[in-house]
Amino acid sequence: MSLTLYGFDASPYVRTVKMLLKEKDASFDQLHVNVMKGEPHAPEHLARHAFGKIPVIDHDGFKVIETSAIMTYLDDVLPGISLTPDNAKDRARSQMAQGIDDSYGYSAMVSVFGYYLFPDFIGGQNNDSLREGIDDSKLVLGELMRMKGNDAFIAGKNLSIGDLFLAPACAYLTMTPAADQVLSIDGFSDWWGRIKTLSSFKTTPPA
Ligand SMILES: N[C@@H](CCC(=O)N[C@@H](CS)C(=O)NCC(=O)O)C(=O)O
Repeated sequence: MSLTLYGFDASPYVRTVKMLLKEKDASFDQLHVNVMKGEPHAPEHLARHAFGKIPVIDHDGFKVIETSAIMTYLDDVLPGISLTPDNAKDRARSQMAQGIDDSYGYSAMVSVFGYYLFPDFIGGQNNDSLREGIDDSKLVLGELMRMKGNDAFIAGKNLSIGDLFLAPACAYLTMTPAADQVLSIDGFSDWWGRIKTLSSFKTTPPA
């Protein structure tokens, strides 16, 4: 079996995939494609992903793009613990978390952590988009923590793909002066306390 991950470690999406690979204890190679250097738009990467994004995986010659598809595929084909809940309601919770994070969460959170950590990447420090990003991030996190309720993880008692989508962007938020403001959401510190002790989290720091 050969498995190659294309992407660099500063990407939250790449970290999501790497956390799954660590949870599965899978062996893989990583080919670094650096967003800061524009490498996703080089012809050799556009041949892998026509829209110029990372991550991409190649599993025995089969390429998968888009993090949602990559996560579902790898969870299906790799041995080890399942990151897909075994009942319909919890599967829906995991998929809702994934969809909310992908559609609304990432863009909101990148406006906040990008402002402090990668201002050039987001086109400079714009205070209006920072304020909007803080409000939108709180809305997203509030909804996800409401969905988690009293469970240990977003989709129930076990870690799922939904948690792995959310964790990397939250890790960046914790490194910013806005952390207290954005992350003081009911349930967040309980969830975060579990995520940050996972070996899959500790062994995939953004480089
Ligand atoms: N829809 C894509 C989004 C991935 C994405 O936005 N990746 C960013 C890095 S975190 C990227 O490749 N950006 C390169 C660019 O836009 O130039 C997915 O789900 O995989």
